Amino acid sequence: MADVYLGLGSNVGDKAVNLRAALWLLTSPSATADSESVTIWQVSSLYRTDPVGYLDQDWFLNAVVHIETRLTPRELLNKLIAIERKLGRVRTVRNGPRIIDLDILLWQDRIVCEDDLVIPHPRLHERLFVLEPLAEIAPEARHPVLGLSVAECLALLAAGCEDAPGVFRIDGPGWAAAPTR
Ligand code: PH2
Ligand code: MG
Ligand code: MG
Repeated sequence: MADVYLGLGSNVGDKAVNLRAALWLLTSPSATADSESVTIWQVSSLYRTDPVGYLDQDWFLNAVVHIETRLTPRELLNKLIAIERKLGRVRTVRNGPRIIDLDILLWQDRIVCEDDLVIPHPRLHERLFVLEPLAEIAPEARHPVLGLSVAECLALLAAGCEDAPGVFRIDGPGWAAAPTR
């Protein structure tokens, strides 16, 4: 079983509801994988973050989860894409608004480099909205390409940018269990 970290983001509709629905679907049976294929071990706090990349869009809610899975990277990617579709995501502008975005950030010390699947996530070390929640639950996890821990990646990024886009912790890890309205 592999230790895997996923990034979650939403900036359309009821963002918190979208993130909770994605978490629920992660451990639900699907056409491509059975219900025991993913175990959620830890969920980060919930962060309100300024948009990065494409600026003319609403703020995001972001979080990171630590899962364990028997799936292969390709099988997990297919499961994440199926969940994004189920929640109504349609792909429009690159880096633009999205109901839900589920990204594979780290897969233990594994490196994958295929056209549509790159692990570690190629922009992981450039994004505070990923590194802050990831450092909260996995400061010692290592980036196998850079040879740095997540805490070191965060310190380097934070030192390098004065006008960093805002990343605000707005709720503890309990957000994931809160009932949907
Ligand atoms: N995702 C993007 C582009 N920009 N900005 C924030 N704050 N949070 C995101 O999850 C995000 C983004 C593309 O995946
Ligand atoms: Mg993304
Ligand atoms: Mg994505």
